[in-house]
Amino acid sequence: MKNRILLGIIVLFIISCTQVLPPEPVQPLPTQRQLRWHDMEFYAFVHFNMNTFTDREWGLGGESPGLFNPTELDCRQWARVCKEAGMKGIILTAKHHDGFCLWPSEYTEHSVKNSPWKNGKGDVVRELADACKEYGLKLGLYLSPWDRNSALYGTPEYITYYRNQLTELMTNYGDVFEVWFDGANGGTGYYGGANEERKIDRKTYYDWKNTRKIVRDLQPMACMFSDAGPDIRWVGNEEGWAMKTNWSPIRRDEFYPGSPNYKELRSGHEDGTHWVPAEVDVSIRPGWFYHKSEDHKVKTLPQLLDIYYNSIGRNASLLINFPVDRRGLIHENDVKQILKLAKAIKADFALNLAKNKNVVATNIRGNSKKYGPQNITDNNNDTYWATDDGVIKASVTIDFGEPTEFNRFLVQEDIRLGQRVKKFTVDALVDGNWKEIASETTIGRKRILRFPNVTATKVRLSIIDSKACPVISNVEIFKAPKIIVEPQIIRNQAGEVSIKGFDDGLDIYYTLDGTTPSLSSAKYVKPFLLAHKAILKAIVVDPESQKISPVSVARFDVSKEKWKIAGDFKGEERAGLIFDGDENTAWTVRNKPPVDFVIDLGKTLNIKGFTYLPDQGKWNPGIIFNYEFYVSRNGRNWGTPVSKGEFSNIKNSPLWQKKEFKAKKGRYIKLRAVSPAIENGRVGMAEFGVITE
Ligand code: FUL
Repeated sequence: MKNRILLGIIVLFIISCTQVLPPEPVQPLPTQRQLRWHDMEFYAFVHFNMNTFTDREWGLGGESPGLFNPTELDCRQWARVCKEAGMKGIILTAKHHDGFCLWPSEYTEHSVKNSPWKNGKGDVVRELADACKEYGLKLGLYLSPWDRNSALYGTPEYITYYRNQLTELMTNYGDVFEVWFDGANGGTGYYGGANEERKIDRKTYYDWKNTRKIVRDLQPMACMFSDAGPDIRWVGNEEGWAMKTNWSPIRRDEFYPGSPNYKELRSGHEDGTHWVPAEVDVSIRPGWFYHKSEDHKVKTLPQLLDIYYNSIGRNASLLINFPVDRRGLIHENDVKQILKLAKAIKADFALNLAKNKNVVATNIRGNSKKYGPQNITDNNNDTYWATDDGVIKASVTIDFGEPTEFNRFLVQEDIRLGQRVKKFTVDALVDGNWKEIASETTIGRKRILRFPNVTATKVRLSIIDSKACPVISNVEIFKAPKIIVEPQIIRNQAGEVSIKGFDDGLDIYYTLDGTTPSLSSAKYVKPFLLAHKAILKAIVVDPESQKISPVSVARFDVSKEKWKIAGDFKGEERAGLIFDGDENTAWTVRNKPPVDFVIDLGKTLNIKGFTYLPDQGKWNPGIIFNYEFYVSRNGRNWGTPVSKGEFSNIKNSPLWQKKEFKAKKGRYIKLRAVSPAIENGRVGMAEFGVITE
């Protein structure tokens, strides 16, 4: 009898469990194809093509195939680096806007088959497809819709040509996970020798519906990327970030490749009609293609970490580009940086402090264990915590059981049921009091929050607003080690020095006498005035681990407080950018050289040299090559130059330049740009300084 009652209870319990229905999905929903893509999360772009050999970002289309000749092309090296970096696939620019094809397309002569590389017998797409297979990576392909080589571009025949090429790529290289349709389109070009401007109607020309059908038919699991999807959308910038509020749905019909409302792609639409998640595409260097001049401009670890957290941590995927060099290899500087990032990510997410910890919720769907809060710490993304229908405001509290220090909070919705959460907060129980750590908006597939270290016994996630009952599949909590890199030192025009470490909660020590700073040197607390000449050296120290960064060194001459632009550009507002201490801002002019940059130093100084940092800009930097430098007491009589010559190799290496000469007294200085380093009609500078006796 007893047994029968027990059995009855068990049966009733099972029935009651199975009777609680899962939440109704909130439309729109991701497809299977998109769900697979979401799991890729982090993968590589490779820009390698004709531009690599012509030092351009956009080729005009008339380049000779004879120029394409990598000396050591090795797609296995690309794959090895990407694999080691934790990336899951590689997307290759099979054809960029200049029309050159990295595979021997049957439909054009403008391809590798007419290049000296492997005597025209090579196929980069094939080599990459094979390398990806060997390393367990997925292959993606970029086929530029714009083709500045093709004589057909602009006519209906070009669409047939484009589709034939798409068909070749979708047929001959095995499974493709993503096809990249670029939005840049229409303009001047070679066009088979016509050398003219051609414009197309971006909305109708490609008959996208039927063009896309080729991909759907031949590669049903491939996701298609463009401003308008259909599967994945551009994030509306090429800098490496999504907005904190980031909805995967968008009102897709309002976009087309190259549409002007692209900024909305940065955060999607709460009332989006289609699931079109964002992909953050960014290059590890300023340019997409390889330029020797950018060898020293590979993104730093702090920059790469910001990109990681501002993309993957904001409900987007991350596509980092390697501008493969003329050898056909990922450059060693780029390899070094991407592996630093991989190591840092590994360290940040090494130990999930929430795993298997006790969790309680203010509401559980149907009081069923199936939807219980323990599902968020069970290390299984297929289970989730959900509330009763109509219960939007609800929270889960994770109990560490003891005071625990952390600085990262990761949360995921089960997107198979749609993106729901509109607003949430995270609180921590610190010394018996609840303290808000974060107040945020959307979650989506993955949201990762960074904040200064907190020591707490419990952490609470509260859903404040949601489209329907929340469905949370995972929460993870970490204590990421501090990033100890050399601090950034800036002195502005007023002479105020600020020193910044990458992470919060770090100590900074500095010296002004040229000695190496240590823990007993002056401690930096806030910006200070430094009007005189000095060598400032600074370090960052993690007070907890005592780890010390490499030393940053800044050599300052007299402060530029009284400096003013004189001469032809007197009163020019933007000119102040060359004394603002910020290497990322520049002032350039479009005047034809010789161009005279005259500065009134505000007082007479004994000048024995000058320093010049060329424009660090990505597009069309104004860089001076041949120069003359003058010093004058009154700004009228200049005499002969105290220094003249060239900034050797400045185009390839636009670093700080320093010229010294026999000291001369004067209040006015003039840098004459005699010739530019790049014939782009611009000369200018990022920063300028003098060296005094
Ligand atoms: C842009 C292109 O114009 C760039 O050259 C690069 O390929 C980038 C990924 O997309 O729209």
